[in-house]
Amino acid sequence: MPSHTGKTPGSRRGETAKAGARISTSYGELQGGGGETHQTVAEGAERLTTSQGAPVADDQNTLRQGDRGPALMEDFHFREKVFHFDHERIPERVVHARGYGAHGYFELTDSLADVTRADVFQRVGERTPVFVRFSTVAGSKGSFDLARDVRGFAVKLYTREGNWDLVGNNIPVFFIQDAIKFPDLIHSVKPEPDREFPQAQSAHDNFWDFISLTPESLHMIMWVMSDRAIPRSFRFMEGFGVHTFRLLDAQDRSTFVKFHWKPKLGLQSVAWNEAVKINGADPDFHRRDLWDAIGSGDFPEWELGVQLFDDAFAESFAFDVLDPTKIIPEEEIPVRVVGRLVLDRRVDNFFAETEQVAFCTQNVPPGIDFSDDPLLQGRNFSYLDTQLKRLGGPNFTHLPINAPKCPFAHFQQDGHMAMRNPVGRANYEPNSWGEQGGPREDPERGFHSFAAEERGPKTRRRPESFADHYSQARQFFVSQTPIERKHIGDALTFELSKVERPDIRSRVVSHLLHVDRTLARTVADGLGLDMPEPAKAARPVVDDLPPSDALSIVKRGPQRFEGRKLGILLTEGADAGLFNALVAAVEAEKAVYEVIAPKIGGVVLSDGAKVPADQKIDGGPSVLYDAVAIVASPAGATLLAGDSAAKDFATDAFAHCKFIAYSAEVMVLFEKAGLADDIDAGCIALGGPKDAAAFLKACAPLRFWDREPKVDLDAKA
Ligand code: HDE
Repeated sequence: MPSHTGKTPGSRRGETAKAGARISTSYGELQGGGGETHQTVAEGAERLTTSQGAPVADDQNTLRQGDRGPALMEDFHFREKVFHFDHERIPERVVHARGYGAHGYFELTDSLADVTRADVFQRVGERTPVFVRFSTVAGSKGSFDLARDVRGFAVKLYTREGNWDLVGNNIPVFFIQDAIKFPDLIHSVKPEPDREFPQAQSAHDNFWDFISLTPESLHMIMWVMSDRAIPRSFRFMEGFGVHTFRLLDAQDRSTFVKFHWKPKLGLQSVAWNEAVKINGADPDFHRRDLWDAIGSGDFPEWELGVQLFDDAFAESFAFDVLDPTKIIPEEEIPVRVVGRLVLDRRVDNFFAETEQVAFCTQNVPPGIDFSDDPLLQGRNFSYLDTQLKRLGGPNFTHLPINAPKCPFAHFQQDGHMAMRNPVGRANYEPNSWGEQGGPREDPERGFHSFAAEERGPKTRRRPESFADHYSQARQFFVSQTPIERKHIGDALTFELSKVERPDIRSRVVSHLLHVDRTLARTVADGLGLDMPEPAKAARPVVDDLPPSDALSIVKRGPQRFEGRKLGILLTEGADAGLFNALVAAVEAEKAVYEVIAPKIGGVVLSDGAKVPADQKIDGGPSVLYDAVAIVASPAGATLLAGDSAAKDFATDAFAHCKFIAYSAEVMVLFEKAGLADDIDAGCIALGGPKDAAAFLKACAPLRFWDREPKVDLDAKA
């Protein structure tokens, strides 16, 4: 029987063994006077203490005057324990509150020594430790993972010349052009202030009101309404530095750069209806995916790519390279791959690492510098400022997750929670204490800013070169495949259908007319709205920008099922040959699987082998899997046909355009589920074990999109 890889077996087994060993060697169990459980320490084992180190004799009862009398103030153990508990929380991030992190490394594969002195880009093959935190933007810390939202992609590289925080997103542009608008943007998308809902959703009046009055957001809106905003998991999405940065060489000569992270497994998203259901079935879908993948040794990987360009290109480019609502198409400046990012270690403690990590865009090592992008300039203030609030004092760099891993020395001292102060007598410079005087400047290797010449009047004016808000929005839209365009139309219609005020809906459509008339028509029809006049455009729309394949998820999709998850629904007596062949095919594709069965205890297959289940049918709906197989005995299939969770399993897989493999017996379920007449090329009958491998190969594109027009009212309209 092939090993059962669905649920990160290595790590799960390891964890259980560790916990079990500790309990059996360390504790004996006793009953207290009131029947409570005391677990007392065994010889040589770890002993419970207060935070002052005093051993604790009883952790079950407060100190009282008499058995049934009042509690005594003197009980320092109780007071310390509850005091600490009362202060366990720190403020959640004002944006990107919900996130998940992991450790890994960045390995340089192509030296950038020709354009930068940044140490991290010098030596091919060298590895730099990293910590990455992925996040959603709008939801609070306890919100669900599959909100329609931008994803944060923040990378802290602990380089030998200081930490470099590349705090990016999974979308290469942003909503606004000036940091002063960020509080307004975020206020508009967060829950409305009087009612504190909706949570983690942009589908409400305030957001679309702001957007409809902020035409510079239209390019970003196209991305956010595309399937990029509902990624299958962090492992299947791109990351972008968004802004133009500078690389500086040893002579401080500058090259402009844009940073890209490209997932090794290709891009993949879920369907919107699926996202809504995943949020109910497993609100932790994305964090669980990352945790499981790393635990099972299937380390997520991205390539780091750079787009390098000079002043001459910046001058000649049709848009301003400082405008964060614009991309530079890969067709104009190819992405040069220079390294890879591998996440190979889970956090030991979520709070200490993922919650307390403090990313600051201002953290750049020598050789990397900022451009004058007004959003980036504003961010450089905001991130340091927000960390003070969140982490409670200026010494957050003392936390292990934030401390550099290279030597560092300075004269900053004291403050809340100072864990290391400079040693010695000198805490200032210049000083005349000679060798004991502490660290000194290094004009040669130290950080140099690019000596940009700046001039002009002090103004609060948006440059003319930032004024074209629609042309690239259009370019993005026309670069999509038909199914992706449909999804953008569906998303806009859905979101605006949740907006109560018709004038806001209408104003959004008035902008869409500049992006694509058919899109505007589809959305207006979907909303039952009269077509408005086009919004006033500050610049004429350039409607012939060439489509770019790099902008489409489907065109950048995976080549195989690798890294994905098959859900195998089994019943008692299901064909063992088929099951074993499916498992072998999954393993051959380097994918994983889970078994779903009527009982969590599992099923006995036709050959008498017992297979434990990972999920009971109502706990393992098909939305949790990239593709599904249903293998049933005749009696099992009849049972499934009478079970609404099993019917949902099949109809959802079908509606979400998944590839479905099935044994012949399962037709009775399809009949009861109303699918029997709709069986299409995405539904693959398993006549015998040899069909399993072909099924897994057929799953390579992940979805059978041809089905969607047949199952969606919006497509038929
Ligand atoms: Fe952020 N952003 N942001 N942002 N951002 C924060 O910093 C801010 C922007 C991004 O996993 C905050 O530590 C301003 C663009 C990520 O810990 C805060 C502006 C991009 C994360 C902040 C922007 C981002 C943040 C909140 C407009 C993509 C999560 C908590 C000028 C390039 C980092 C914190 C993590 C977090 C401010 C716009 C990405 C308040 C003022 C553009 C991935 O400082």
